[in-house]
Amino acid sequence: MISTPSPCKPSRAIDAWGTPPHMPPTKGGACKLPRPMTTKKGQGMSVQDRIKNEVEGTPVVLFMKGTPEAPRCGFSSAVVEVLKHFGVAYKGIDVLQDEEIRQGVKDYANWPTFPQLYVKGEFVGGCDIVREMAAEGELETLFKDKGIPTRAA
Ligand SMILES: N[C@@H](CCC(=O)N[C@@H](CS)C(=O)NCC(=O)O)C(=O)O
Repeated sequence: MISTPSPCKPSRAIDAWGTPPHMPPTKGGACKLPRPMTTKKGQGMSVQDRIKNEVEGTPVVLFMKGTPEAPRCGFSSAVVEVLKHFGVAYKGIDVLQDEEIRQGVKDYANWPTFPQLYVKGEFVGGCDIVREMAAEGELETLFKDKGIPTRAA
């Protein structure tokens, strides 16, 4: 089951900028190649446009601390576990790698903390909301309504 998150603390250091899309395990063990955040600094886009592109360009996006493979915060880790539980494919974006994105995402949803989950461009919530929605069956309904494939959980 989904366990209670531990306090926010680093697990281990990572050095990649941005994080690859996280795919649930496939039968053949195949996994898509890592790709960074699709819109990088210095391309003339505002940070708000970069964020908008991300959340509208990928069905499920998790702004988090650390990566899906190595979360650096208990709250982020808890949402990773929820998404894993549902077998949903998503892109994790490590806000610790980019201060501009870290602040910009807070402004984008007017939400002050991480993690932040987006489904089909819409902000769903942080750790507490996602866990509660998962427990109430609302998250599964949301995924279904939005056409996000899930593994029977
Ligand atoms: N109640 C929040 C807990 C998350 C939280 O408190 N996150 C903090 C510590 S990891 C945070 O993101 N602070 C802002 C920051 O570090 O920029 C939730 O449900 O997501």
